[in-house]
Amino acid sequence: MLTVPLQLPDSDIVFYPSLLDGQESDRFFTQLTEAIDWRQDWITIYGRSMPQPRLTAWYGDHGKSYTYSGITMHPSPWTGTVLDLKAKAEEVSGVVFNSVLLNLYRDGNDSMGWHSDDEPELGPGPVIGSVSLGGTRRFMLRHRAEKGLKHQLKLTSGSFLLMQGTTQHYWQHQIPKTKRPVPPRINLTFRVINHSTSMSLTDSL
Ligand SMILES: O=C(O)CCC(=O)C(=O)O
Ligand SMILES: [Mn+2]
Repeated sequence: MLTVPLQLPDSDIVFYPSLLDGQESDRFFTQLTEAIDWRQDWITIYGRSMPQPRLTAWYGDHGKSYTYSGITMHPSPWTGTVLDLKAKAEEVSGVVFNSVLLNLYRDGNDSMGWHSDDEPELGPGPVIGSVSLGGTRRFMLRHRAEKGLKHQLKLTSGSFLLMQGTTQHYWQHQIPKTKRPVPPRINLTFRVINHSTSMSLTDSL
């Protein structure tokens, strides 16, 4: 499979343009649109509550809850379609994932702001395997300390982006809004959650 390492300092990022072919991508997109329990969550930013500019869902192994931006998501049990994509992501990356955040960007007004995926439950070197389906969107990266260091790439349908090592420590990423008309896009970020250091009562129930 074609692999494109992004040669950015303080990072370990590899882009795979064609994890899936066009037909597979279309099939997965349609299946996920229908089978996923998409929800509109609200986030709290600077003390103000607002709807997230996208729909989301969280699937994973039992007990692998995830907290970010003031929301705790409890995983829905895996579905066949998501497991099929997980197997493909695992095959190319050699990583065993135990959870996934799904994002549905309905149009160019949906977005995800600058952030790093560095929550404690992701461990010191988070591994993020990101599958894109549907409309192409721009993925931007910026270094947290070296302000001039930036990069961007187009996440096309069927592509896979693997980020690991120190990437989340040194870099932020975003999917900006766009005024251009874009078809809906589904993104799945497969993750490895480890609660061993912060087992809570609800995790053990
Ligand atoms: O939609 C994307 O490609 C990025 C999603 C993302 O950064 C995330 O879910 O943390
Ligand atoms: Mn992210």
